[in-house]
Amino acid sequence: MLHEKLASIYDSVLRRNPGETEFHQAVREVLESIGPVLGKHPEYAESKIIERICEPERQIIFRVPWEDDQGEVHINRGFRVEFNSALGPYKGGLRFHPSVYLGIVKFLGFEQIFKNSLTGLPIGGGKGGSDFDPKGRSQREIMRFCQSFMTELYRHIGEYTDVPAGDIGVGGREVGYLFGQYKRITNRYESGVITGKGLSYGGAQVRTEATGYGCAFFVEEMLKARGTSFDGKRVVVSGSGNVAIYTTEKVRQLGGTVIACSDSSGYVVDEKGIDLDLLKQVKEVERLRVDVYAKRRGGDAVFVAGRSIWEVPCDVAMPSATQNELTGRDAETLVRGGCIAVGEGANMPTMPEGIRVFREAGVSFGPGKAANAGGVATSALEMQQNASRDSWTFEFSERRLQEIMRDIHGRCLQTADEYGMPGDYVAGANIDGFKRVADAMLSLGLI
Ligand code: NDP
Ligand code: 2IT
Repeated sequence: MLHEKLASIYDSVLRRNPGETEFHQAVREVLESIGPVLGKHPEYAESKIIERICEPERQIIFRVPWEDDQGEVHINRGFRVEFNSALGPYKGGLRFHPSVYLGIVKFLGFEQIFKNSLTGLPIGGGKGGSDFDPKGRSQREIMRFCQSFMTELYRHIGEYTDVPAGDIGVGGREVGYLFGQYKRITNRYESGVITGKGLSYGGAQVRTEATGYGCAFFVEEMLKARGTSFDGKRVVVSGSGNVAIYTTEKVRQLGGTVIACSDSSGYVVDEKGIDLDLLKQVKEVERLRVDVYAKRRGGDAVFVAGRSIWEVPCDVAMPSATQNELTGRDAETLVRGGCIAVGEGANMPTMPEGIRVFREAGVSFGPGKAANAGGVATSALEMQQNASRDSWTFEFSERRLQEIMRDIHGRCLQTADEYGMPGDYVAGANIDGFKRVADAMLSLGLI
């Protein structure tokens, strides 16, 4: 339920942003949490902090022309939404996927504001991307697309302005091409302009692993708070991209067994535990579909085409593919199957009805803006290393990541307690993330 003042702000968000359903959903979830904060802090409403937070500081939409290997010309649309810079330069990834439109970029940019705030590091919120579909494209086509994309984007970004990184469809390879083109156009070796770089040219240890590792650390803390651990737990991780792979790796190191993963073609169940070397070979190196994993693995691994991975019974679910991939009905199935904890590796993967089902069933539910914040936090550590022309060891960087995730977990719980909603990580994350941004905005005046 929305507080009266918040309901009218939400109505105006609907009116001003027609058709952007994912953005509406992300805004509504935050507004549903922050009612109690307004009671305690009338100064936020007086200076219209919430209305201002819901309006991006700047939205950039541009043409991206490129030529495929046959010489045919393609035109895609590029986006960068610079949402909020109260805490630091705009920070957030780039997504290349055919479903990308302004509403997706705005939902992701909005989430990023609160996520970045929760990390406690000096980063504002932004997001970008394109409706370009990298599937089936050759390496040279990907390079040409990235170069064309950056030929426009470069004028809007910079280490003190806006710092992109990867997201769906944008990994180390794409970041390399993007950084290369930025360097060429500007004639500046400005390492801090983008994160997720390769280790040979200014990248940071653990950035590749950070989102998945961080999410596993967050769930470990949630399990600890319930008096249990990953030991002996059956875990289902959706997706099989960057986040899913490194979630699987860390869950295994922490004693759990990941028994299923997926992509948009279907899911694989492998009761003996996903073979990570094989998964990395199939998905990261050869960029093939998950059914190839099942074929090569043989034995008990089974591929199920076109169905929801959430029908696989498990103790812990870690949705790590995309938004709205886990419905209310999926949540009911998971609860019936004995699921006690959910950690969102993806951004907004659980639909609002699903969150309600988990809350009512007493499932520990770690929302994406808290549970997957390890990726962007480690990006901020990459910026820190770039600024000081330093590079840290893997061990040190992983320790920092774990401290950050523990701190986020602790603050979510503490804030939820403070506002009378013990154990509600959604409320804790939204309120804590919101307050830091709101206080900074108050201090900065009406800008
Ligand atoms: P990748 O591109 O590496 O992997 C994405 C995975 O999700 C693939 O297995 C893909 O399957 C699947 N997927 C994507 N879109 C859909 C869809 N519409 N339907 C079904 N499956 C889909 O991306 P990441 O692992 O980096 O990102 C995964 C999620 O994590 C996203 O929500 C992203 O926003 C979030 N995230 C990422 C961070 C990062 O640092 N990379 C940080 C924080 C959050 P297929 O190949 O078949 O499309
Ligand atoms: O959703 C996210 O937090 C990311 N895709 C990572 C952003 C970043 O700047 O590292």
